[in-house]
Amino acid sequence: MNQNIKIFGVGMISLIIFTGLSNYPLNEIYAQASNDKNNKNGIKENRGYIENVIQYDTDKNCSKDLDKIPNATEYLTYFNCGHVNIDADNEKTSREFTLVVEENNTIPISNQGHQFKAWTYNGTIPGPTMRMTEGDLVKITVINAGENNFTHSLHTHSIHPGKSDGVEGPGGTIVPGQNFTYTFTANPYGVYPYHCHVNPIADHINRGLYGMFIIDPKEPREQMQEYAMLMNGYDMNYELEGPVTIPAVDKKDPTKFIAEEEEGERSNEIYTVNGKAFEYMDNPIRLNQGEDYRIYLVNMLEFDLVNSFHLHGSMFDYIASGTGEEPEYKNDIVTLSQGDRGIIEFKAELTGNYMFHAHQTEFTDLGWMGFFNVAESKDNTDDEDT
Ligand SMILES: [Cu+2]
Repeated sequence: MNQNIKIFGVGMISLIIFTGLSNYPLNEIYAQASNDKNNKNGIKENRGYIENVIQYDTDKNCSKDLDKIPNATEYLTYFNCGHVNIDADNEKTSREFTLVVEENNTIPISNQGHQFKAWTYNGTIPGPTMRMTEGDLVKITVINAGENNFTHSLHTHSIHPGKSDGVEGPGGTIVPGQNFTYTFTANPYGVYPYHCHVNPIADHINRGLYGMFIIDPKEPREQMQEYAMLMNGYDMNYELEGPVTIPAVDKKDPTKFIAEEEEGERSNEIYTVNGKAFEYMDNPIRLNQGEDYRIYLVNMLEFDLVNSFHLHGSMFDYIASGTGEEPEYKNDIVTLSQGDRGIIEFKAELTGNYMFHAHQTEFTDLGWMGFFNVAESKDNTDDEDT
């Protein structure tokens, strides 16, 4: 008999019901896997695989609250690993995620009072960081809320079938009031953006329909404190929205270019990491001296060609796209084009306050800047006290 284990969160996502399988609340499944060595339900003989999956999710800091709406500081460590279904006999894990698209969601984008007329996945910009392991069967159900006005979709980077590509045509676009489940096997491991891919794409992205997901390698990376950082911007000139098309053909002379009426350049007024300008200047991220840190970094900035991440006071290893184990280089700046991403790893060597920001002064001045506050580790403090 197949022993299937499901880990359920609460609220909205629990609406997904599976048939023919047993459902267990999260706490119960942890208890079953860790305590009951003679479990009648057949867990014992399959203990290794189930325990491994649960332990790995725990090590990844997977949230037990899949309905959480994290603020910009909570976003750093909020990892949504979905509802987990473990088939121990076949050593297969599947994960189910739900993203609800809302168009009427005005959200704060600075601590000074700026608000943005956002379109969101699950209520935040960026949307939740979804996390899975290489080889997992992933099902992401996107619900386009009935009160919305526009069609939306979910386009994930990485490998997936065309019917789950989230583009207009055959790829699963969703009209208001409908939903679609995008299905793929998580492969290869790495860090990836996801975003709506409905035209005009720049508008759907600018309004906030994007996020990141992490496919972890089967063999875990070295364990350390991990943060998600997604770089973005906001063009608050909503009146400039609309389709971008190639110029009309001049029938008299097709070699000519018919200029469109000048509508003004799209550009960002505010830049951030994790959605809120200067968030980590106002609330510095506390690090401990001597400890290692990993940042999953994604650039979803629209309208500007490149963005960058610069760290003061340290050098970091950089793994492009997160698709390898070994860093490509060591630097204190990484420059990323639209949609590009990677993994930063560094040790907090020295105590003090260290800026991190875009190495483009304009972006920094307009919100993309924060601080790490490296404190003496507790061990060192204890040593000095004694
Ligand atoms: Cu959209």
